[in-house]
Amino acid sequence: METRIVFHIDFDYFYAQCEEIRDSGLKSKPVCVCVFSDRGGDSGAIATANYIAREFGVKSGMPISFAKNKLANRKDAVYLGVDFDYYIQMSEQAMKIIKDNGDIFEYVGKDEAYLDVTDRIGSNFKNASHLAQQIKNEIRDKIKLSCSIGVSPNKLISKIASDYRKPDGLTVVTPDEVEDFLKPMKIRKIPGIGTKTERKMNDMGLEKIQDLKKLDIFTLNKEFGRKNGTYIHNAVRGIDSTPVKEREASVQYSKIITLKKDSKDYEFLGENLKEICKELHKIIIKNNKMFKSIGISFVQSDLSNKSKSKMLRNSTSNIDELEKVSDQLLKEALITQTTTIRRLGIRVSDLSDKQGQSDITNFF
Ligand code: DGT
Ligand code: CA
Ligand code: CA
Repeated sequence: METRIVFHIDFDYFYAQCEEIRDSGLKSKPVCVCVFSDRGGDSGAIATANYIAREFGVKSGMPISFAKNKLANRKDAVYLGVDFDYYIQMSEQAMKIIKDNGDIFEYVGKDEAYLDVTDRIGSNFKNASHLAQQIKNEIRDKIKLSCSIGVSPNKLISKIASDYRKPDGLTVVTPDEVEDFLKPMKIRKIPGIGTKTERKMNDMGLEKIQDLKKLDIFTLNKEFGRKNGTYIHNAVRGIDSTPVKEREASVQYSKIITLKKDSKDYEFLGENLKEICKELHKIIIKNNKMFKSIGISFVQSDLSNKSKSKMLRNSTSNIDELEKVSDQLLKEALITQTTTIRRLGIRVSDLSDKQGQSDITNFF
């Protein structure tokens, strides 16, 4: 089989960088993009932060109050609420450039994609490296966004490589270099290995990828299950034959209804919400999809809109999860609700194909 050349492209500190692009005055300051919760004040979590803020220890997922503590000495620190519509617009423009430069384009999420360029480049890594640089330049020239690209013979190595020198990185790993590239890395660099698996491996005295190579396939299968064992056995050797599959930015499914009466009563709204879940779930199942993000929306009696969403840990197509999370979002939204609600809706997004469950990042 011909050696493939696969790119993994990941936008740097994405939400925060989008904010810097909109307001260049932010570039010299620590910038935290926050998902404020309705409880007001500083309650909520950090979605992402620019590299200045990261130097102070700010991380994605951290409570906003922690981040404020870490940045206590930086009076110039900026805390902005998320603006998804704007990030999606930026993402669409950058993704278009990427897609036009490759043969097979696979959208993974708002800030990352795979690109198979084998047809147009052949197996020449030097040319591939030029093409990757060209893509970086074009994205920067046209929309001012910086990204990091990993170039290698497969998706697994490219995913690791794009993360290797961030931000604004370009890391090329030729087939000859794959094993040396992986050897010294921490086990958690393998996509799909979570903290739990890593801890178990550490307990077994395994720290680096090269340590994992000492375990034979039988031991791996016994300790981690057959599917995972085989995946790990191949991954530590840099083997991954998963094809880059054509996939566009995920559409979203939504369903909105006009309520029989305007209300802000939890019982009444909850019942309606359950019905909407059922309807929406039918559409999801019919299209054989899983979702990773759930949002509810209100059109209030004064016709203004309000929405609230949550990103799940893993993609799912489970109706119980859909009901549970939308109910939770409803409860949270109602805490501060003063106006009555006229229309009620749910949407699911960050969709993936159901058989796509075998994707490397969804293994563990
Ligand atoms: P990097 O490391 O330069 O690629 O930084 P990011 O911020 O691009 O990190 P990445 O690729 O893990 O995530 C892409 C976007 O997804 C990020 O800009 C914000 C969002 N995100 C990541 N982690 C979280 C999280 O824990 N909570 C929320 N709400 N959003 C997150
Ligand atoms: Ca990123
Ligand atoms: Ca990413």
